Amino acid sequence: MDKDIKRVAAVHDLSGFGRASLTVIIPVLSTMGLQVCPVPTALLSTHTGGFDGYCFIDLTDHLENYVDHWHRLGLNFDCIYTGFLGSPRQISIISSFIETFSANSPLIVIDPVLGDNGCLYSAMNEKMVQEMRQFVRKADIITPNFTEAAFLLDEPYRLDVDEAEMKDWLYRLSAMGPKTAVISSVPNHECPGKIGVVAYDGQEDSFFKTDCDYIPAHYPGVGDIFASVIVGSILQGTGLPAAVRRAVRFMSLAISTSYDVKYPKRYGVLLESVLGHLRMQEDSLKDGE
Ligand code: PXL
Repeated sequence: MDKDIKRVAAVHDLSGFGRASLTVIIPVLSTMGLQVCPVPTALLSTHTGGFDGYCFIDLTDHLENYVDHWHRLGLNFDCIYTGFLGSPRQISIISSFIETFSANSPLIVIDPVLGDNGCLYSAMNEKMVQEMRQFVRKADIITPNFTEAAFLLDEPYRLDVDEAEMKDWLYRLSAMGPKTAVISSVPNHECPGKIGVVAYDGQEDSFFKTDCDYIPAHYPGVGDIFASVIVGSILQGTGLPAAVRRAVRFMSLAISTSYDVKYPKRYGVLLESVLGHLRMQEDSLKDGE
């Protein structure tokens, strides 16, 4: 029955080539049994991580009409999940969208897409960082990578952070509004062969960390896959630690499978080859893993 299938409004760009944003978010969430209703913030010919001369069509002027139609239809959502936002005005429009659709208290997940590896993405700037600091107040869960967390907190990007500092970052992110903060791609200077994820659940006042092998390759769109698995798992009723572990496991599998194949990293991970494992993970979780 339709009402048994949870519905996610996914506010992200549509990048035609390169396996990022909606082109990975939709298959991941659909595989996890969720209905995805995209709110495309921009159309790009490719993502911005490694392609020159991409075509960028800003959809800001259409967003209000788009979501207004949904409002008139009386639709509601179990989750509003936002990612790449192309301009400060988009942030303001999507903030109103969240207010308009707040009656049934949807889970609000904000992935504050700003940058990676210590740098902002080419389409981002300091004004967007400032706007994002305000916008994350509206979230229940935020999923910045290490670079984005540093920008949100106005911390220098350093690779020699320790666990106490990461706890402090999480508490400070949570104090900005979201109950739950998950930081991915945390460097491990004591063990450079590993890369970490740390999380704080403000409702339980609990800290959680996990890690996986570090593979020295950067694939755009992996953060979108990671956040989507967390969104899907939480909507399925999984607790935060298990949701994060599952996202880490799936992301590691996607990266290691892709790393074994010779092709340009900017084409993104070979999601099509590993999607089936997401269902298998689900079956093994149901079996009580
Ligand atoms: O994966 C994050 C992302 C989303 N959208 C666009 C991007 C990127 C990362 O490069 O370029 C357009």
